[in-house]
Amino acid sequence: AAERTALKERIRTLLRERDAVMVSHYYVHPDLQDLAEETGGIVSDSLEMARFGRDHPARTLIVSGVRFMGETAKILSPEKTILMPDLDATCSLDLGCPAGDFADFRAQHPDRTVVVYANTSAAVKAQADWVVTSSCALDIVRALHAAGHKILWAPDKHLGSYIQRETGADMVLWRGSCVVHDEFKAFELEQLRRDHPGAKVLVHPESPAAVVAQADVVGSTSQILKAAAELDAELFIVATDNGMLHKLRTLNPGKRFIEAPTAGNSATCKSCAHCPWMAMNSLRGVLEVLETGLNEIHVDPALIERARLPIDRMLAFTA
Ligand code: CIZ
Ligand code: SF4
Repeated sequence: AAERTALKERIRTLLRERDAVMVSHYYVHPDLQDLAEETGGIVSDSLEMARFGRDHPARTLIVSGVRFMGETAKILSPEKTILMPDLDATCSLDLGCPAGDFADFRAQHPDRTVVVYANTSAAVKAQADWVVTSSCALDIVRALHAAGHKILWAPDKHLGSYIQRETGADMVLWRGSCVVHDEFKAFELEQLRRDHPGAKVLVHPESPAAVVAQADVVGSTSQILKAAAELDAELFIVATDNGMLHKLRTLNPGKRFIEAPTAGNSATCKSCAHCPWMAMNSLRGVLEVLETGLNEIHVDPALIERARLPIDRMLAFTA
């Protein structure tokens, strides 16, 4: 604990000296979430991380999250230095959607409006008409559908099929998935709900359809936070990365939050619902990049120019 306090103190000083601000995702370690907030940065979802980074005057952004979040920060603020605690922190959705294969997929459906999830590389975003996050995907696809567009969706198949069911839009889906949310188990969730009849179930739509079907509220991280504050219940079962429990518990001290089950008998599993790449972010990593300036995110300027358009559309839509 003393070491953690010393690390945090050193980071605070360097943030000031380097004109840097921390932007952390809800899924990273609580220390990194708290420190970001205590030092004038934010903890949020990828949409608000992007917007905050773009609008903040600091010359350097420390992005605690996964690679695509650092790339998005660079695309929106090419003049800033973007540093990440660990450059190997990626995402199964990004990994599962290589830019070349995605170009082939697009070529097979030239008549479709291309909507890609934020969890993709800059090279995939550069091929999109729209970038969306889970907090705005439903509204954006609904608007496109109403305007007569047919959609090509990538990469998360569960989120894509959820949006398809909700909006009735004509969508072809890339078949990617998130290693965390794909693991939530419907049968075990039914049992857990029987054990806790008063509990409300909060589900992120990257989860399988049979899990989504049991939700009281389906939504992005920010929508889950809102629902937990508003719903009148003492106990909540949460199907999303367990990094979220920190914020849920801090903001709702009178309520209890338990993880949705991820496998056979693991209703009490404490680590299987946590993203291995988000877990690579650490206080030590933050300190190292502040000291050395290593782990800078670079994006090809031609890609920046092209990828910026669909991201700006999303930011304007959600402004
Ligand atoms: O699952 C993720 O990585 C999420 C929720 C990203 C985001 O949009 O904040
Ligand atoms: Fe990607 Fe899933 Fe990790 Fe989010 S939780 S970064 S979607 S692998």
